[in-house]
Amino acid sequence: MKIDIVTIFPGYFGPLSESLLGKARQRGLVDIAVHDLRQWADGAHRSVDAPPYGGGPGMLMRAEPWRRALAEVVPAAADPPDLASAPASGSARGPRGARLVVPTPAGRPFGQSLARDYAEVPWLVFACGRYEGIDARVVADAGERMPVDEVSIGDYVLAGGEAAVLVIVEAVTRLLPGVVGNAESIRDESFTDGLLEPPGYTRPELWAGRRVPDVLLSGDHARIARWRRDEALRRTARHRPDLLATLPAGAFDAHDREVIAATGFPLPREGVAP
Ligand code: 6GU
Repeated sequence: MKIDIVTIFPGYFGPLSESLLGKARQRGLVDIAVHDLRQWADGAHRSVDAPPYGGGPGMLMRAEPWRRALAEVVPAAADPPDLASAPASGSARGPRGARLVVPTPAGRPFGQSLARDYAEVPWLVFACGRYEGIDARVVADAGERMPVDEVSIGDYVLAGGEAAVLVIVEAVTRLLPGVVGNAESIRDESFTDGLLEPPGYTRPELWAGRRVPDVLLSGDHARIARWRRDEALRRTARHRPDLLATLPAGAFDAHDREVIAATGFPLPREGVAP
């Protein structure tokens, strides 16, 4: 996968050289380039912002530096399309499968399912807005050449898109084949089956007066799986009842329903409540 990031703070992306992702880059599994937007700005000060038409607080990012940046980072019909890495769906594709992602609190929610979609895209380009955002014509203009997504990573406001891009790139690249050593750790994790993960324990068996739950030492794999599911159900009911509500009624067996009812949270949909 190829990733380009355009920002006025290239230094923000140092963490992309650390840990799992740093190793994946060294191994050539992902190719990341960070570009300074100011190289496409004019004037001695290379200013990229201006006040909003119609008034209001703060500044917006001007369109022209962004147009130049995106034209250079994603040249029109750069090379013949790389059909081998094209997404299965026949949706409108940019040059060589490029897709532009614009992080903004006004975007659609980024979650694990969008992370899985992005992991299939051969080329992701991120445009980091600062100030009050980017002139809206940039997204409209870029949308004529490639798919564009405005995405939000949660219901809070960041000072700019950079931290959001770090989050999205980490969530996406760890799903690429070979980036995470143990493929099972991805298959079983939170959100994959709609439930949060159960708690985990490691050595020693007794620590600070606290024991590891007996069932985990039993060697009885069926009991362990049942216990883990119970814990996952309890956690999800307590922390994220909204997630339980999105699961189809058929996702819960009679035992599941008892476990959820015991947490005091009403079972979503059919409701176990009187
Ligand atoms: Cl993607 N960008 C900014 N600036 N703020 C956010 C966000 C993104 N997601 C939540 N808050």
